[in-house]
Order: sequence, then C-alpha cells, then structure tokens
Amino acid sequence: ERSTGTFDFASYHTIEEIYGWMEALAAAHPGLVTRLQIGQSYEKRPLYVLKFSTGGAGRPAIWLDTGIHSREWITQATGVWTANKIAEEYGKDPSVTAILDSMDIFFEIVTNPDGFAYTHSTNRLWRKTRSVNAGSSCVGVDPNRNWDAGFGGPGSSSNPCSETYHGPYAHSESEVSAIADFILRHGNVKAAVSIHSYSQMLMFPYGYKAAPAPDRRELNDLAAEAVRDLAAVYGTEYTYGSIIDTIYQAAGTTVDWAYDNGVKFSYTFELRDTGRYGFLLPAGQIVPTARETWPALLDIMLHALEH
Ligand code: ING
Ligand code: ZN
Repeated sequence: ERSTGTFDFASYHTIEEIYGWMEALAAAHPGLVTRLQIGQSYEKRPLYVLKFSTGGAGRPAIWLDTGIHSREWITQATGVWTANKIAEEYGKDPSVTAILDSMDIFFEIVTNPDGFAYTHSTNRLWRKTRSVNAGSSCVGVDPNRNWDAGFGGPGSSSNPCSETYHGPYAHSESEVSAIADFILRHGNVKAAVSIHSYSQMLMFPYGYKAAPAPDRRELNDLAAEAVRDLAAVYGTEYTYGSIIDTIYQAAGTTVDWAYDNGVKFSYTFELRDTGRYGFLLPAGQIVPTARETWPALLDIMLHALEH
C-alpha cells in the first residue's frame, strides 16, 4: 500500500497491509508522521510506532496502543482510522493542532503482531503472544497480565494454558518490555491509553488492588466527560470507573503499570460491542466505532495538554 488514498478504513486488514499503510502515512505527512521501530516480537516481527510530532525536543507525550490482544480486531482497525484522523486534522481541527503544537503522540497499532498474524492464519480468537512456554505444550502469555504492577496477583494465572497466563516473570514478553523501556526512557509521557474490546467501558487504575488511585476523582470526572461525548455521536453507552470496580480484578495490566510509573492519565477502553458479536464485530461497525471513540480520545488528550 504505497498510497494512503486507496486504503479501505471500513475493512479489516492483515499485518502486512497495516504495516505498509503506516509507511505510506509517514510518506504522505513528512514533517509530522514518522514510523519508529521500538523492538521486535518473539517471532521477530518489527514493533512499529507512529510518531506524530511538529518538532521540539523532549516534548510531553501521549502514548496510545491498540491490539495488545490480537483477536480484538476492532481495536487495530480503530487505530488505523484514528492515526489517519490525527494526521489529517493537524492544522485544521483546533484541538488536534493545539495538542501537536505542544506535545508528541506515539501510537502502536499492532501491539501484538505475532498474535495478530496467527488470528489471520490459524485461529481467529487468539489473544496472547506466541512465545513458547518451557515445560508446556501451551503457547503464549497474556500481554495484559505481564506488566510489573501487582505482577502474578489475583486476576492472573500461573497456568501457561490459561488465557490470562502472566508469564514466567514481569516483562518477559518483548512486546511488553519494548513499551515499558520506551515509556521509561522517554520520561515525559503524560497520558497512556490502551485500547481493548469488547464491553463498552472506559477504565482507569487500579485493577490489581482495591485501593483507590490518588487521582481517582480527576480520572473519574474526565472519564465521565469522555463517555458523555462518545455517546453523543451515536448513542453508544459506556460504563466507566476503576478497572477493579468496573470489570474485575486483574493484575499486571498496562495502565496500572503506566500509572505507577508516573503517567497520570492512564486509561483503558473496551470498545464495541456488549457481546452480540463480541470479538467478531462486523466490518460495517469499524468506522462508526472509530468515529464515536474519537471525541473521547480528544477529551483525554486535551486534558493531558492542559494539566
Ligand atoms: N478485557 C481486559 C482483560 O485484559 C481489562 C479487561 C483491560 C482489564 C485493561 C484490565 C485492564 O481482561 C479484554 N477483553 O481484554
Ligand atoms: Zn483485551
């Protein structure tokens, strides 16, 4: 996909198509978009991040990821639409322009590339990484239980055959350690948004413990605003709150790690739907899902800009 002009945002795509599109997006927006490689997957695929930046050095940043669970195809598809929207709206939409005049955005769209390739080739419902587990015939670690935030605690499994297997040690998965190293090395990440599906929820720390986050009032108020603005587009209703109160206890997740490592505005979305189609959301819902999620993402990014 050399040109971005012919890419179909209303269809699901392979990793080759998405990686090619990322390259084309950077080529189409020189001086705004670059495609960085932050590491490689267990099966040696590149871990690509789109960087949106208008210059400066060490600017405060926003981290976005989609697809850490490979079967959640609406998330990578929403990631592609959203990345395109950011690139297209700079210099047009006042909010996007204000954000990128002061901050950088880093966006990892295919956060679990081995799993994503496997969902296309072999098992559409694969969730985990594809790393081999010593002493087990079961493959893969849950990359949303592998982070060093309450690692190994309740809501994660020590069984390599479980869908929530936490792995042998925190950050054992290169797909996780690449992000952790990137965020720590960057040192000025203000917001981190990790996008999953499905259940229509917007959540913030904590998931590994019942203790309220020190910033829980501000995080809750911002979540309320974001889900209100999301619902205003098509009426799609989201619930919101801390992870443990809203969905269930879960140890070792991305946003708990980000929050405990200085990223104040750490959120996780569960996109459409509430279970009718689940992970097999029809392609006709890609653009509506992305369109309604956009104002909620803008609320979080603008809040990070202003606070
Ligand atoms: N659900 C998430 C899971 O990993 C979640 C819910 C997200 C929990 C973020 C904690 C943090 O269990 C899906 N569908 O992946
Ligand atoms: Zn998920």
